[in-house]
Amino acid sequence: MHQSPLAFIFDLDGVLVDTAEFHFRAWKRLADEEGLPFTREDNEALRGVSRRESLNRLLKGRPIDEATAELWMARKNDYYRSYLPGITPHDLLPGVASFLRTAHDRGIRLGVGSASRNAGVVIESLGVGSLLDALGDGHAVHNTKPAPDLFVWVAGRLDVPVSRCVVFEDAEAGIDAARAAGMHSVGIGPAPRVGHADLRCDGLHAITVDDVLVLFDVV
Ligand code: B16
Ligand code: MG
Repeated sequence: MHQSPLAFIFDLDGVLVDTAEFHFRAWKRLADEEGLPFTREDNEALRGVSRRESLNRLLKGRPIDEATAELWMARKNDYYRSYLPGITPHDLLPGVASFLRTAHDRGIRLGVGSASRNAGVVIESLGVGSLLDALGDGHAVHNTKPAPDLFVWVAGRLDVPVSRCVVFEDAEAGIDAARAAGMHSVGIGPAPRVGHADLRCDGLHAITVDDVLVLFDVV
């Protein structure tokens, strides 16, 4: 019987590249300028969540009007984007290049599902755009992770049923989103954060494409 194709859908920040440090520096600069306390530990809570939700968490309940919120987000984004020209293919996290190449050569459809509105720029700088069949970024859908919408959107672009998709995610909200979408999930990072994924590892260097295909019982 003919089987549907398979898809791997990758989160960007924390899975393919570590842009979290740049997000941290950009938020920290804004926070320092505005006299808001903000530490590296605080930054962990921003992992994988949208720009707006990141600001809410940074504010810790401090009220600001909507116009100020927009200005602050734009300023943070300007600071963040000033770091992006420095990104090159050398910034791919360990194991990423060979994992993507192997999956691509096996005929698996590859997509990215990132909350970032800057995902396209980062992917081009990393030099992996030609391996990807679909890019879902922070512009693609309204409801952000943990809602399933972004991953479902990418699966639609890849023309693969959700039950034949595996999501690779480093954020708790991202694993929640994959599960809500009815997809398989690989959690990258510590168990308290991503232990609810079907498979957990420390990075794409630590697993093989075949390890993941076991989830589909197709090896
Ligand atoms: P931007 P991911 C996420 O990327 C980041 O992890 C998160 O820290 C950031 O706030 C979010 O993108 C939005 O990014 O401000 O560039 O639109 O992990 O979903 O690839
Ligand atoms: Mg992430």
